[in-house]
Amino acid sequence: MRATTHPTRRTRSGLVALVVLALAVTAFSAVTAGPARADNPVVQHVYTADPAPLVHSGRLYLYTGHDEDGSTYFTMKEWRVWSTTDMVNWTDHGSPMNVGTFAWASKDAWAGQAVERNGRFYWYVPVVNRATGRMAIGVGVSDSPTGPFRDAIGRPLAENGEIDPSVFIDDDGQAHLYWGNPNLWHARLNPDMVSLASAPAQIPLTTAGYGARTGNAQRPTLYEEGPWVYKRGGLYYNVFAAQCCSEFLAHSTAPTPTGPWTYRGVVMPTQGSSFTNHAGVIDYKGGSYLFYHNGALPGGGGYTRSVAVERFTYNADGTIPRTGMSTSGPPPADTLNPYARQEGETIAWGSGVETEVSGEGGMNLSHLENGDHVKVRSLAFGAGARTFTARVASATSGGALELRTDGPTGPVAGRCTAPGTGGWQTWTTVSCSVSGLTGTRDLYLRAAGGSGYLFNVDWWRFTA
Ligand code: FUB
Repeated sequence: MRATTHPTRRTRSGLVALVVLALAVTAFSAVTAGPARADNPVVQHVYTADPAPLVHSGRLYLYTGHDEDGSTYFTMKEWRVWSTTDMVNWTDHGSPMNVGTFAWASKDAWAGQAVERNGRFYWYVPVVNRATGRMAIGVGVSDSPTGPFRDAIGRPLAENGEIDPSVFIDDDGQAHLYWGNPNLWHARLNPDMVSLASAPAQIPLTTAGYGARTGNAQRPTLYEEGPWVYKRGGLYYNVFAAQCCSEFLAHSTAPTPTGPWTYRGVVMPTQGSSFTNHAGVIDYKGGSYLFYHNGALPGGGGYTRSVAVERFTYNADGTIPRTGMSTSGPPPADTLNPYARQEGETIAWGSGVETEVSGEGGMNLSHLENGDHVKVRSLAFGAGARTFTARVASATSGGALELRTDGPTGPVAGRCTAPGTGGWQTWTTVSCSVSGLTGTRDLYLRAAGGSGYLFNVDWWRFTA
């Protein structure tokens, strides 16, 4: 249940309004036809950082950190999970793991990665060990990619004061753990994924392997932090944050998981008003994607970052091309089925909205005021939708849930009354007829009504 006022609401409303304006000016003035299109950063209602994608059962899950509003350091208390089936609409799964998950940890929910093995999901993260004051690697485990996660072993998996674990499982079944800043460490994991099969060893940081940095005798190579190690086409890749500060993204490749590494160049140049960057690279539905973070949202910067994504194509020799940050993001990799239940918190772009834990499971769209809306992209209506149904709740007198095309103030395709239900988690199902929704198109779900919060949305679907 939420309080009658929300601590971040004013900030966030202003933030989203500002980002829409800023992006409209900077990015869309060149667009001559069609609706404004901004899908980067991928999340607009909270700051996110340190992306780690994972594909499981046809869905792409994105594990991130969460920069607190107004943060002036890497003040990070929890991690968040998001997912998509099309690379443009992202479902908010909330926060299934936080510093408190690890009873021995005191702070700093920094950059991690989740992997799946035998139906279990292992999330490797750096946190401060309260007893030693040093950064250590913890591992959370869950039977679901969206958690909740619990501490797998009740103590650090490894501890040497260094950060940013990355894990991959090789074709022979051997799992490898990499981490480090200022060094680059490697250890093999046992099949249980929660114990080390080899003592941590440093991967030699040579200029041939990791490029040359100038002006820092302590750190002669470009390697800074944030390794993202994976195998593709028989080649091992390490995409990492290079040089400091500001960082850029670079990559090295090797014929084995431990080297010898060869520096292969810049993946993403320094850009985007965050002095850190962090890579997550993955293939999904025929495309290759580079996740990263920047300070693109209003109020954004080095400690208030946002995860974004670009599509790229590997060079013929297997190296990764240089890719710049964009506000448009990748094109849809698939359509969304409007005739299946879709979550209110599945969002391509949100303006003024927030999310919260739903009493009916998962999350719900919340704090909707007059004019607040979400864009949902590439809905495959086919021959046409006839009715719209939504699960709504309101502790006030409610409002109208409008369905608009072409833009948030575009033509109205339908309008459902969302009545007062006596509570923000007291849910009812409403339906209304719709018209003109054929083919594949974007849709805007917009709240309309008086002042104050109007209603929440848990899920919606159309009937043909
Ligand atoms: O998010 C906190 C730290 O900033 C991460 O661990 C680093 O990779 C950098 O992104």
